[in-house]
Amino acid sequence: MKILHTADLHLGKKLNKAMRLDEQCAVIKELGEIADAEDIDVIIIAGDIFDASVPPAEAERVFYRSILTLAEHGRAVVALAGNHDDEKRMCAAKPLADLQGIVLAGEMDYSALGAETLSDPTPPPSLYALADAADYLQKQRIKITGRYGGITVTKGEEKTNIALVPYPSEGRLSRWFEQDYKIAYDERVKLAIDKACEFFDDNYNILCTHLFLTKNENSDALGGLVALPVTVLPEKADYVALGHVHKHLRISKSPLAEYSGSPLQYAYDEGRNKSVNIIDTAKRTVTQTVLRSGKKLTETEADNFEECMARLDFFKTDYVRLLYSGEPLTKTETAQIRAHEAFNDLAVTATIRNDKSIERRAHLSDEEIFELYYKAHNKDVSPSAELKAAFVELMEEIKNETR
Ligand SMILES: [Mn+2]
Repeated sequence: MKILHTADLHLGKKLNKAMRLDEQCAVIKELGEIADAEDIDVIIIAGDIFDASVPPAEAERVFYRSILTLAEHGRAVVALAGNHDDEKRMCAAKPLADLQGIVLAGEMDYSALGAETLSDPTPPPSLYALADAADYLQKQRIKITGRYGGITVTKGEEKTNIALVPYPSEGRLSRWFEQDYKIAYDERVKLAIDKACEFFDDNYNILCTHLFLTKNENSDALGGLVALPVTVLPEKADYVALGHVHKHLRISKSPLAEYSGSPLQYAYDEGRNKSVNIIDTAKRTVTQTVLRSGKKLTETEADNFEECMARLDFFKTDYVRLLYSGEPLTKTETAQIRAHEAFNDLAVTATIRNDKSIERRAHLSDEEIFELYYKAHNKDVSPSAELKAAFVELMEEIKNETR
């Protein structure tokens, strides 16, 4: 069986003011083409489907169209909730999705971990209960059966088990563990993972989850997620399909655990080369296929207006972030830069000031400088005495702190 692993679509994500749904549609189309060319049976999206818990309607529409496209030719699609997704909203269309062989994994049924300690009187029904998927699936080349913690995909004689652990936030886990379980977060994550993987057998076993794993003990959080050790991973997994880190990364060799990375470049400081992972369960291989869709994000330096425009022209098919150090740009120049099709962001790193504004302000008090600033931005209206007092108080606080 062949499985395509991707993650972190972040549908609806903006780059400054630029909405990127067109690029997102293009890269999902490319995923479908790769799936056709490689004869893929299952597509796994390991979390952060959307960029926001309440995504714009357009992003939701792209998601529904996309998963239908990806599920063409009888492929199964598994979409897991990441830390950016609202696990309930993402699965609202689950009754329809199930009919198409699309598995929306938003909530884990933690009740099996300690049902008696539940604080929520109405635990969600198991969202993986696909036991009798509709006739539709029977006609397909694969069959999906569900149980607590995951699914089994069957194709002829071949079976692949996929355990599904949507992003296990501290909040989501603590709801189920309550006081009886005063154990560390990483221990609880491990328990939840082990429970989900209980059905692993002699067939090919995959764990799909959304976590920040690191080999570095002193690692900080990333994107709001605390770093977890790779020891939370189950030994019995043949492959762990991870989401959260946006670059392709092998985090563990045994079990083999990889981040596929995001299909588009979403930040100036993340890798420009994007790929998906393809798992061949019979050959037991994991390989990368390069993605070509989407624009590149380019940071470039300039120190005068002409150079800014030249840089924008040179990188005209990219998103460009100008790192500017030079004499202050005029309003007209700034407007011209901003109007360029490649322009995305302007960061003034250092400005050579040829005016005397700093010198002219040197003898003024903080209160006077604030008043000048306020009037300049509020049609020459003076700030109230209260506001001025609050500003002065705040400035004193800052000065005391930095002392
Ligand atoms: Mn994430």
